Amino acid sequence: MKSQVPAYKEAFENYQPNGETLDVYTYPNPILKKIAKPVENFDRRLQNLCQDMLHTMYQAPGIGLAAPQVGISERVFVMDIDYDREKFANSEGNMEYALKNFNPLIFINPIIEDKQGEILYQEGCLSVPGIYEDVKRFQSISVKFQDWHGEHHKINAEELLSVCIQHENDHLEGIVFLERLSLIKKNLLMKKYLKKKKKK
Ligand code: QAP
Ligand code: CO
Repeated sequence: MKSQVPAYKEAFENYQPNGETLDVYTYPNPILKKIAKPVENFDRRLQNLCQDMLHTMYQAPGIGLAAPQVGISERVFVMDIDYDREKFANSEGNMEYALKNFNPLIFINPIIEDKQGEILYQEGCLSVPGIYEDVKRFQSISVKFQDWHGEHHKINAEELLSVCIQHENDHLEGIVFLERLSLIKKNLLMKKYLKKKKKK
């Protein structure tokens, strides 16, 4: 499956890091618990939000980021599950990075259908830094969504792409991956996470 957003890829071809990274809200911030609202206006603001989210994701680096994680309670997430990020020192000696073989995906107002099979995959989340655990998800799904022009699409997804879409879609429903674990695991990891967070 190739990029759903060729226009965005062009915008990134001559990509220069510009430090306009969005703040990522971390668990247990209440914004992460809210159900996100559908996007209605496919305007410049939406495109800017998507670009900033991709920028923030690549910078992290991460493979997926949902709008509620940057404090915007709207049904949008961005993703790139397979890219190379080369770090280098610029002329002033600061670290910059260049993206290679990237394939940004943007999902607006997504609806997951045709859920099939089971897969166990180790997940992490930019909103729960430092915590990783196996989560059970559907192995294959299809997903209907809109691009930033408002055009409708439908794709099939398997394995990591499927897992990542389910993880990000959960954010739109106010669900963090820890909630998908057994109560015992969840409590254990939560303790570990909150202890770490306090130390910082
Ligand atoms: C969701 O998560 C995902 O703890 C995307 O210190 C992850 O990009 C779906 C990240 C895995 C499926 C499989 C996490 C970065 C990035 C951290 C991410 C961290 C730095 C997480
Ligand atoms: Co997440």
